[in-house]
Amino acid sequence: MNGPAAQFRQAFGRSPQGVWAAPGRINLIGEHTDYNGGFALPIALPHSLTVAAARRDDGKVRLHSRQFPGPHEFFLDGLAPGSVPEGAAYQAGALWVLLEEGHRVGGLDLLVDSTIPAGSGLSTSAALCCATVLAATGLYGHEPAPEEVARLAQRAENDFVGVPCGIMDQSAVMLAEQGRALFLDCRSLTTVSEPFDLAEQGMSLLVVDTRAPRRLVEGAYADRRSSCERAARVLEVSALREVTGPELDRALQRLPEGSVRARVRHVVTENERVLRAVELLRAGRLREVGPLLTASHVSLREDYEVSVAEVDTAVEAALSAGALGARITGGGFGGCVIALVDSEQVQVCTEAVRAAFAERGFGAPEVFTALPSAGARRLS
Ligand code: GAF
Repeated sequence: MNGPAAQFRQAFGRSPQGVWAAPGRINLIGEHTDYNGGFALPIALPHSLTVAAARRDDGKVRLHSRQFPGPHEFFLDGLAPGSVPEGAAYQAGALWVLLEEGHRVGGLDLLVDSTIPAGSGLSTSAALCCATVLAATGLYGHEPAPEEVARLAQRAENDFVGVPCGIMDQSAVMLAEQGRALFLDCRSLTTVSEPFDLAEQGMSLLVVDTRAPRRLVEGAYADRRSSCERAARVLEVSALREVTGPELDRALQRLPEGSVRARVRHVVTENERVLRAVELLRAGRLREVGPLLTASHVSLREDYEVSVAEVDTAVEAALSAGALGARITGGGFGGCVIALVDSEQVQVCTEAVRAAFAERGFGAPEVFTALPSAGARRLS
């Protein structure tokens, strides 16, 4: 199979001036906490997306990809939200935000190739925005810090594409390190690279891509986010992060009965679980993270209501086959499940998940193990 440079030559008839890679991510724990100013603990996947690029001097952008619809062409001049077809929105958004914030970037030919399973909630969109920012700034001679690239990429999604996501995915894409998990404080935006050496402890991280059609994703995500923001206003805090575990019961009593209480309970308890998971990683007690993953899943299923039947089936099957813990990962409404397993249980858990899907009449899931991998970087 041709690499990104060869594909670029095929598409554009000349060589690229640089190639950048940005990984997908999975989140170990800390779900729907980022836009509440809370904590998350993602890792980068070995699967990544590459952008091969070269400058153009006519202000035009041309996009080619084997995986994404296109090709597309647009001019930077007059670029505005809604001005490009959906298939070009993430890259156009990344360039738009750079121009908006006064970065001098010009025309580009861009070729995208990806091994990140698309539509599975593994942050292809964050990887695409980050890699496009890196390519454009790299070729036009000013390279922002990784944290700044993450912020620009998030703004591209928020303000150009119209997805109200938090900063977790872009931070993982830019800042994750090989063999480590990224402890992210989404209020201060400080990060700590935490030990996550699965092999040393004889464990593996199983990823089950349920391939469940992701239903209602955007509206339901925005709905969860605005419930949290409303609750924060009632509780007179700037973000739910400020409500801690010991204050939870009193806080819940101040909220109307029903789903808002449940959403708040999830966010507050999930932040506590992240902090506990980080303590355990630091103490080399990885096995004990398992029950926290399962507790996170129960909270996301019952209180945050972002799970679906395929996801619950994968979690239950993995646990019944001996996984130390399992949960939905990412925004939800489909997507992937992770399970922490003793390495000798990988096969048994994989087979159990496949059998449970077959029994329920679901399409076959994709199951693989993931090692924590490096964040985005220039390849050539
Ligand atoms: C999606 C969003 F893009 C993230 O910002 C985060 O909120 C996540 O869902 C849930 O934790 O991936």
